[in-house]
Amino acid sequence: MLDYQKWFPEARYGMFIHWGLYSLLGRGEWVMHLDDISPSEYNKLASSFNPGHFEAEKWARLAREAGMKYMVMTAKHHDGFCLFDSKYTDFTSVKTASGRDFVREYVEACRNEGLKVGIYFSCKDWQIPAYFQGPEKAPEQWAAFIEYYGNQLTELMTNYGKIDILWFDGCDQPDLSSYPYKSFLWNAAELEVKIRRLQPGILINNRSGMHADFSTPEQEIPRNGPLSELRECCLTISRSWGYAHGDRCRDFDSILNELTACACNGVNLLLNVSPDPDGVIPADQQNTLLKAGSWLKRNGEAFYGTERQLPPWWEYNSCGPVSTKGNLAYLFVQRYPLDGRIFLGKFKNNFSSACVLGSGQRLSVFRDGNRTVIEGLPKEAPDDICTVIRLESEMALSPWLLKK
Ligand code: JFZ
Repeated sequence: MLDYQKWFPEARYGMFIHWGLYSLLGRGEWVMHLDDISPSEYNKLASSFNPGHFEAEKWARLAREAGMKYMVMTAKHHDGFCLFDSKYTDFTSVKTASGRDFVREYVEACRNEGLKVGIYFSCKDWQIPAYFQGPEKAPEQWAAFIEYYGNQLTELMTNYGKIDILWFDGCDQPDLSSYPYKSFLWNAAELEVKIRRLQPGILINNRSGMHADFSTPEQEIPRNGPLSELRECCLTISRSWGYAHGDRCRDFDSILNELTACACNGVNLLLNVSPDPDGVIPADQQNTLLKAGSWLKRNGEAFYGTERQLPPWWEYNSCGPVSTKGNLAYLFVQRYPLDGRIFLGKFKNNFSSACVLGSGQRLSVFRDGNRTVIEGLPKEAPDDICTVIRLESEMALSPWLLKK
């Protein structure tokens, strides 16, 4: 891992924000395409996109209180509407009803809350006919399209201060999905040099054909992949990336299980919220994030900066999964032992001490034949969400945890 990448696994947890013109229609961020709305019809929405309650500070404060360490916001999604100031198009929030540079307000709010700043940028742009025609049918128009989006990327990398993450998306074209030199067609190599010169230390994801600093499995938590690879899974907290009427936040326990699985696999979690047209994150999404954040305040040590494990995470103990950091292991007690005792028989290491995270309550630890026994857990689980026990071993644990 390179120095400029070191903060990423330690940060572990970010807020993804899908918000834009599509939020007005309340049917997700693909509505323009899926409902076959023409650009002339769709673009009328810009005259009524004037969110009265947009406060980036509230988003950033929620992210911090949720235990998140970075944010990624859609500066431009596939619909082509820019939430930032651009001299290359009038289809921006600055030049339409709101007259606001939402990306500027967002990056400032992130920094005020001590969060790293991520920008989502879609290369795919449904406003541009050349995108649909492709480089073979419309080479000159395609070249102009590539120059357009390259110019916008330069604006984002130049005019908004230090950007920590560039989250590319949509670098695909209907006729080119199997094309072997996709990155060439998106001018990825030249753009990457410019981006990394403008923003030294920026992390770029794996969706552009550029050199990827991290991979982005979507709606799944990866277990395999090269040990050296940085991975960030992106999940929706509800059932839609962009705001959808009637959408509901997924149940808290599934979000908690995903946080735990990411800790135990050494994977970052980018958890998406979908602000309504007025810029307000739905209350059920806020409540779920804050509840998980209260648990992370007590148990974050078991979550931030944890390592990869081999074999890929599954449960190494009857009580629940385990994350590791150096010579420390963290047991997520999802099945609480009625007799207050836990048996660790599969680990290659012995453990010399144990305590309950959060409360610090020390537990007794001793060897019993070929396994370690932990005793002293109270009858009631110390943590009403999920108790985590910190175990100290005599040597580093990762990546192999289990006895051969
Ligand atoms: C893309 C976008 O189309 C979507 O709107 C959202 O922004 C999401 C985070 O990213 O969705 C994808 C991208 C890639 C795949 C599937 C959905 N994929 O590679 O299977």
